[in-house]
Amino acid sequence: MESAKSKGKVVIIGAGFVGATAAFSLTMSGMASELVLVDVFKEKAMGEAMDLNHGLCFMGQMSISDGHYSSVKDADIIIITAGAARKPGETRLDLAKKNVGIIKDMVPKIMEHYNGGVILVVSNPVDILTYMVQKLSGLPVGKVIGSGTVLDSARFRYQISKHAGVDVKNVHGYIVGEHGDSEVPAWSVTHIAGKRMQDDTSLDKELIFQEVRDAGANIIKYKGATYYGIGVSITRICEAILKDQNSILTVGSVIDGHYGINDVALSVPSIVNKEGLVSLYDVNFSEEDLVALRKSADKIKEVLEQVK
Ligand code: 6V0
Repeated sequence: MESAKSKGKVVIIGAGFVGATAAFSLTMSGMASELVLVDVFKEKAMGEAMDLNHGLCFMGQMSISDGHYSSVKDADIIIITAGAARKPGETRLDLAKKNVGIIKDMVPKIMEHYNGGVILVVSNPVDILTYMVQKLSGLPVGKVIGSGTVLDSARFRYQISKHAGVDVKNVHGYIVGEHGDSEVPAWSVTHIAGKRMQDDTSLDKELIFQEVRDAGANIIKYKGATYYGIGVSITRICEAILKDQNSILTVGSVIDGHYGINDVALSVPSIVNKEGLVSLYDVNFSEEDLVALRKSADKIKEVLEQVK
């Protein structure tokens, strides 16, 4: 397998709300030199590429085009944002089965042209699909990451900043585990200027977590889909990779033997650079957080067993 030749090539598979918004955010960031959009609905990818190209004179020169799976060759990052969204009356399990089907069809097509780069899974249920892509691709664990709880952690930091009345950049907090109902606010490793939030009795922790956990469902209720928050979260993950930053992010990956968790994909603080996820960053979770994290792993496994 030869290594990727060009720097800053990003391929987005799935040019819907999330894919197109990530493409816009990435274009604005100026980080990538080449962006390719792929979609089964080819005209959607074509239209998004055209629209983005028309703003280039105000954003900076780069190549933006629509493409095919063959575009995966030489990509530094391949982002999967393809898939169905949940329909009224459809269960999470139904959606999981549908999107696992899409992934099973897609991974061989990606691997036919893959010659390096990091695969970033965003489609839901993201933990299940991250696991499936890693297993089906046969790639090393660190080359297949999920957006996991990067967005949830961003929402967590925002809510804490609002309640505490401080700049969100001074809030360091992590949502870990599933990107979904069993996610865990890791209060034991959340702090503002070194002050542990676990010991802070002035914050309504239950309310803050409720606002975070229900955010996605509420946005979907109000406007039909969520895409700005995840769009910039994707860009942030790409930045850590393209700029080789060794950033600590709660991306998802297959965990086997860490924190007492085995053979499941979920999110914990992890170091991300141009190689992808290079290692988990061991943190001192409280016993309470660890128990909740392991429960979350069990929840994901229950679904995984039914769909894989
Ligand atoms: P959307 O707007 O329906 O876009 C999905 C796109 O995928 C469409 O353009 C489809 O044509 C395309 N598509 C479907 N099947 C294939 C295929 N086999 N190959 C290529 N393209 C295909 O959905 P939206 O963009 O809103 O959401 C995409 C996915 O992201 C969904 O699974 C969401 O649940 C998920 N999200 C994940 C988030 C996260 O934090 N991980 C956040 C928001 C949404």
